[in-house]
Amino acid sequence: MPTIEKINGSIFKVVYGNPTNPVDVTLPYEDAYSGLKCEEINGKLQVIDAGKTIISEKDSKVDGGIFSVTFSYENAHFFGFGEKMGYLDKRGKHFKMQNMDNPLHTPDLDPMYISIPFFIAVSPKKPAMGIFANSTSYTFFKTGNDFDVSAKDDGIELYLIYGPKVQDVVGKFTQLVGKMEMPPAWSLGYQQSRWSYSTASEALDIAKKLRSDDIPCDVIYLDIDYMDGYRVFTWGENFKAPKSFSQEMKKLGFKIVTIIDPGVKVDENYEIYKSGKSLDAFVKDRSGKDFTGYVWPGRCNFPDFLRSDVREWWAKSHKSLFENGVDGVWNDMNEPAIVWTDSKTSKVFELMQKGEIDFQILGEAKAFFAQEDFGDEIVHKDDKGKIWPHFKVRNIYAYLEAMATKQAFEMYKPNKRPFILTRAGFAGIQKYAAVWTGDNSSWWEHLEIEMPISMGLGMSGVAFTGTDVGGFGGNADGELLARWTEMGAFFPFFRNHSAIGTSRQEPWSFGKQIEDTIRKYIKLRYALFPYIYTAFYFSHKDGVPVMRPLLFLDQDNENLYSINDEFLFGDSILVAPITRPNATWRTVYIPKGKWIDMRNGNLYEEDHVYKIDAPLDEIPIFIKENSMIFKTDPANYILEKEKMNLYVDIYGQEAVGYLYEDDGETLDYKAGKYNLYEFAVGALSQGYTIGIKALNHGYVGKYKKVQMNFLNAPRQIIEVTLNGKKIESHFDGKTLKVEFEMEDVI
Ligand code: MIG
Repeated sequence: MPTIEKINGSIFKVVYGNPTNPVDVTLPYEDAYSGLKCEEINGKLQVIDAGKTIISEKDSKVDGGIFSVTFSYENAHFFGFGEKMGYLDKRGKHFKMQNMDNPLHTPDLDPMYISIPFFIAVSPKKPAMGIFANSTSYTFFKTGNDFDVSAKDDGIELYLIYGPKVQDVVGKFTQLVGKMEMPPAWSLGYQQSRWSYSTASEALDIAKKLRSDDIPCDVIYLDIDYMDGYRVFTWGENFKAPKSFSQEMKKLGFKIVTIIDPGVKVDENYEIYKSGKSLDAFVKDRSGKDFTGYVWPGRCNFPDFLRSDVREWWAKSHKSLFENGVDGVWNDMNEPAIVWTDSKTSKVFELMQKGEIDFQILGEAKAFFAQEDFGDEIVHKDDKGKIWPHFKVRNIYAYLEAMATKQAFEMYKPNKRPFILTRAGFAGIQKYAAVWTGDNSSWWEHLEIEMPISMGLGMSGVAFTGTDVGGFGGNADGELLARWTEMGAFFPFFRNHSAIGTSRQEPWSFGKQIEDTIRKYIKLRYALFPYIYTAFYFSHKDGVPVMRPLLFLDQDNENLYSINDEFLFGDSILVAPITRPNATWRTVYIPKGKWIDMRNGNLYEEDHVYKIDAPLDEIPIFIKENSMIFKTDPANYILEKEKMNLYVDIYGQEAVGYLYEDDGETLDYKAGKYNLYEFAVGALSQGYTIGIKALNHGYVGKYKKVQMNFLNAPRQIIEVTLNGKKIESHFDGKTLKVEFEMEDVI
């Protein structure tokens, strides 16, 4: 029988048995809703809203160390579960949460890198309910008419989160486990990566080529080959003068993000190993010895991030990166991925000699040993000295590493926003890091499936997500890269990355036509910066993802639950990527409202399917009628210029829009140093009225000249007023333009 605790009006905590976690990821919470009840009736849990039962418990049991509870929610569809293969609606699935590096993303691959034991049950005309299994252990889910929630533990702690809307559930869940902070503005730009740009001159050449080809870009990534023999926090022979390298990059307007893996090479002559060893910082095997596993550097030990002194040591170890001008940190292999252990070494060498595995390509070794998790073999220690088996820590290992990495930013870059990119994580990872979806392949099928994967992450609280544009494994061709870039420009995180040994995938790799298309979409991303940054602000504030499924528009419309190949980007943009080779058109379902093709102004009606053209250099993008899109001038990189111009495109005759801005790099926004403007336009018989007001004005502001474009102005407009005063306008027969200085308005 569970204990029931009311956390607030819409969240109940229900505890079965005696679960234990080494770390609690939840935060204090306040909420005013009062309709929800959670009661025990005849020994079974019932969740009741306004007198109606929405969830009822059917059974709970313990079997083989696994504690399970079965519930029912009539006609439920299931969304969330963090990072999972497959389509948005996860009804009829079995999932396991156990952070795992498996580089071959087949349709049924499970588990993946990230564990977020959270989902939302949705059904038309019913309140959506979120269920968070607050267990850092391995958890298991089965979804169908009934659903099972299980944990490898002596009990299970559940948070039941009332909507009623899907976006309310996401908002409340992020209030419970934490929201994304404002990322540095540059991290919204296009980013270029490759495994690896392995010399300083190669990385610089890539940066220069991006500039000379007029492709905006903010970041160059350094993958594992920048290090000395894969020793983390070192610079190798090919990056002998990292400081002057980073200074040159800075002059070109680039940021540098370096990869860091958790495995520390066992090497008595290596500073990080020595300092770790003297702190006794590494996880142990059952016999109490440092656990050793093979990763890139060979034999490695693994920091026990469960301990705060170890996190502090790890944070301090970033000195060699930050003092040499590194801007962001990329946490890879943090499931942790361990390819094999000492005990397997002889077997590995035997197989290698027979030529059965090529360990040049670590992926083959990984695939061979996949599903090894060392859950019982490794032990961790918490700050109180309590010992925890790895299976209770594994799913938060990367989360704790990200905490330590954030601490490194606080140490070395005080008052600067951290940028951390992580592969693995747990519920709440968005407090510390952005997430990319790991080792996809250059397949059309993967281009397509990245949409529901990223939307699923968004519905699980992780707003800042993206994919390796062009695909990581396998060989992209020009068409795939062009189509993927067109789509990727509308993912929150936008980075092109590819694996060693695959064909090159930089924008110019497939000739002029492809490069022109890629440039066009990257430039569109930069033009949309004011709009995108504002969407990030609202996500930071309310937890609503930047990239959203169409069902957010109307959860009573069950048809929307299965739309996996269209998505919303912020409040007003609908993106319909091309997901097949040789396709120059596609069908698009138009949801609630009227939507306008951004390319040509064509208007489309709700609840219809249209055949929409999409030649290779275009994808269909629609703007919601009666909305505003904020844009700015072209730039080589985000916030390149001290002062910027703002362009406000108005689709329809009246609209309200919001614009957020701050300095883009410090934490000052937390103290109110930001601007949030509300723009409202309305049509009168004689003309338009524009009202602009500051909901918050705490920052000098970068926007100088404002140009408002009334697209499709219906007639010669006689008069336009701005905050009650008449201003001049110019009508070209279709678009009406007005211009003014921001400082004259605010
Ligand atoms: O075993 O650092 O997902 O992005 O390029 C592969 C090399 C290790 C996996 C990451 C990928 C990265 C690669 N890493």
